[in-house]
Amino acid sequence: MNTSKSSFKRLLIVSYRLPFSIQQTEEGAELLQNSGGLVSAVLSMAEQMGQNQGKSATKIHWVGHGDSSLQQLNSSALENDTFVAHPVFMDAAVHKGFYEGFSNDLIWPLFHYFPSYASFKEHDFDCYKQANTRFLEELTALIEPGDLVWIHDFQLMLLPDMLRQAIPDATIGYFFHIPFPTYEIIKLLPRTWRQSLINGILGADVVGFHTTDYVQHFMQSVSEVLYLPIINQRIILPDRAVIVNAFPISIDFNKFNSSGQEADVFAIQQHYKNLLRHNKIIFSVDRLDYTKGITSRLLGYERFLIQNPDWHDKVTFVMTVVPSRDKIAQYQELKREIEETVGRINGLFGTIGWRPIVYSYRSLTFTELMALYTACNIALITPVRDGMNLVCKEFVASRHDLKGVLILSELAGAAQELQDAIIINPTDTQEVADAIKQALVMPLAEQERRLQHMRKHLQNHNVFRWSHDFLSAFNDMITNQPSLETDLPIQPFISAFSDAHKRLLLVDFDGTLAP
Ligand code: GDG
Repeated sequence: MNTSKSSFKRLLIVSYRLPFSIQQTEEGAELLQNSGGLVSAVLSMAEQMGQNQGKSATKIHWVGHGDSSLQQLNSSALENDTFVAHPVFMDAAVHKGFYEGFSNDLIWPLFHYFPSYASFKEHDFDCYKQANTRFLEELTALIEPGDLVWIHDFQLMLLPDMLRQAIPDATIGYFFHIPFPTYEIIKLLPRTWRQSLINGILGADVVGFHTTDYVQHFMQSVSEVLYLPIINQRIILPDRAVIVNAFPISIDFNKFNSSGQEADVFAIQQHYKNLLRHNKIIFSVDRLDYTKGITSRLLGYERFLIQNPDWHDKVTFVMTVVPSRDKIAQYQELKREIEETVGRINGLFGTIGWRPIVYSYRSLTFTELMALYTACNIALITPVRDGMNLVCKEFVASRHDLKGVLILSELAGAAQELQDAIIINPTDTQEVADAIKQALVMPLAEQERRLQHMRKHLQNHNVFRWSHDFLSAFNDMITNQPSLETDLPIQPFISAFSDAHKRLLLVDFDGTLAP
């Protein structure tokens, strides 16, 4: 980490959401950290970089959307020992088209392979451009030579290139937190939109995705949309190259490992186990979202109950859904569908003494979350599409006792790393039902073996490694600015070709030469 940080004067993080809320105190107001996928990851990184906390020169600057309540605050309330928050304010109508419209009604469903949910509105794209411009204005007022700017996620795809145009020698990273889909999906976007979005991302020096699949999809779109040459992991632009690579995001392993053993977590965990009469516990927690596969998970559990009456009254599915985007019609419809399905299953199988599903629609405190991670026998994580999924990694890290089974969808980015989970296809309800049965009867020795492998992986691939690898890629880029003449393999290739005594030209059409 030191090597990464030493090259840059300051770190400027830009994301749609500011990871803070403002708490009113007797002295005034103070910055408080929020929770969430991106936030958990970047804050862990910030903690790792916090060795120089307190010196204003090394504070981390975070640019993100600010609601109007922040407008009244003076700047001291937007700063603590580690961070300076820079809220970006924008017109409410622009925000609606940018965030609810283009980001959540188009990019989110499209990039998670739900094209029928995608809404293509020119007005929303205009708002998206205006909103990205507002972020640019905030950034250009703040940025100084020597800063490293790290831009996050699908709400800000245009920003890297906007910043590049405004400040050509800026050092810019970009990380994409959701899946980058195949070109067949990208092709659904109007031509000018897809050109702007891909070109926007290429304003960065280093572009990161969670998995190599997403990297390949992005590379394919770059060559199909912008016809740019790609050599190894680099996209070659006329005046520079862009490094594109997979950086699988992760968690603070030690934090989850040790929290799982704390006394307050243990107390709640025991309380839950007593309440559930020591039944086997299946647990899931997700934001309300159609990508998380909540309904098919319920159908898999229902099938398990139909096929395994001997397990009735001996297992309880604790399913927490965290409120999210529930002003959007699709999300309201999903909530209704989930609640109907839960009601139906509980009605079909429940008895006076046994509720097959304990459902709640609220967010958990961190202690409650840890208590459920450590109380459950099975974590049932079945998204139909998920960029990474941190919940499954947190569950594994919290199981210091080496007990418990992870059932994980093959459509989560995390499945590429956590191969010792029971990997299922979430739409295959029979496979989900079988996996539940397999997990419930899995011998302890096998649970231990699988957890040990996955825990070892996460210990070595924690969030600190994620940020370190990303920043190292940056440092390599900065310290070894590629000379297209000498550094890329193209030049040795040209020389070898010129010097060759005999040359063989192979011209391939549609797989003629394979194998
Ligand atoms: C996006 C991508 C990618 C959840 N419920 C509660 C709670 N959480 C915390 C979890 C975890 C985080 O929120 C959720 O992270 P995920 O990764 O599962 O999902 P998204 O929010 O969709 O995040 C995703 C991620 O970005 C990072 O790149 O992995 O694919 O969609 O940390 O612990 N925390 C508490 N109470 C809850 O009820 N305290």
